[in-house]
Amino acid sequence: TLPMKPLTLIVAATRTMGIGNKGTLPWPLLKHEMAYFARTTKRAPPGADPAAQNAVIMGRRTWDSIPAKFRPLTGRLNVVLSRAPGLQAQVGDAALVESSLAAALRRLDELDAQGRVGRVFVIGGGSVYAEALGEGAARATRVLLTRVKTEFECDTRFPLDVESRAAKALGWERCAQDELDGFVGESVDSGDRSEGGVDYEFTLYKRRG
Ligand code: FOL
Repeated sequence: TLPMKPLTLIVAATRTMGIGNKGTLPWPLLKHEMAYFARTTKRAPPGADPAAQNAVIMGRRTWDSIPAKFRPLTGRLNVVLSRAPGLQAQVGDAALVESSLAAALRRLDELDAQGRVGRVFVIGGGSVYAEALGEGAARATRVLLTRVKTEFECDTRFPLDVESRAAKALGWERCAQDELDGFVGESVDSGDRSEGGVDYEFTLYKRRG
């Protein structure tokens, strides 16, 4: 029987869980925040096989939203979800293309059995987060949330308000700073920070049970 790796959803979202607008991020580039995303998704978990890379699973629209010069995201196994028959030819060997989240997880479990996969991150967008949090999604155990405290126009939202009663009833709770630091593998800046007039905070949520 194949190992079942837990999934971490990584996201930056406003207080109303806005994550995207018109095919891109709602806010002007937050350099330090983006660097945190890159470091955190690259960093191998403690005790990882030296041959292992973390995986980043994303929808096709998120793939399209990443500037071509940063694609594939380096140092990570990129997995793009699409049912379009031509997509694998288009992305070439830069990324694995799978037709569903379930298929992607089966593929990663096979690679993991060969010691080639570290952590598995879901990096969006809205519909992929929804699938990861949805029915039979016992594997989504963490949300690494950067809480953006300024409101921006958004047409895409993260499907779970982690501070809602509904989320708490499902077992989601905010972790203390030491648990955030331990998971990320560095001393994460605590409290509100600001870049270009945009305030945000690095947080971690975990699902009990
Ligand atoms: N999570 C967090 N915390 N912040 C985000 O901006 C974010 N963005 C996505 C998913 N989760 C996130 C999806 N969108 C790049 C661009 C857009 C994107 C994800 C990644 C990107 O270009 N990443 C490069 C960074 C290059 C740089 O240093 O500017 C990478 O190597 O990761």
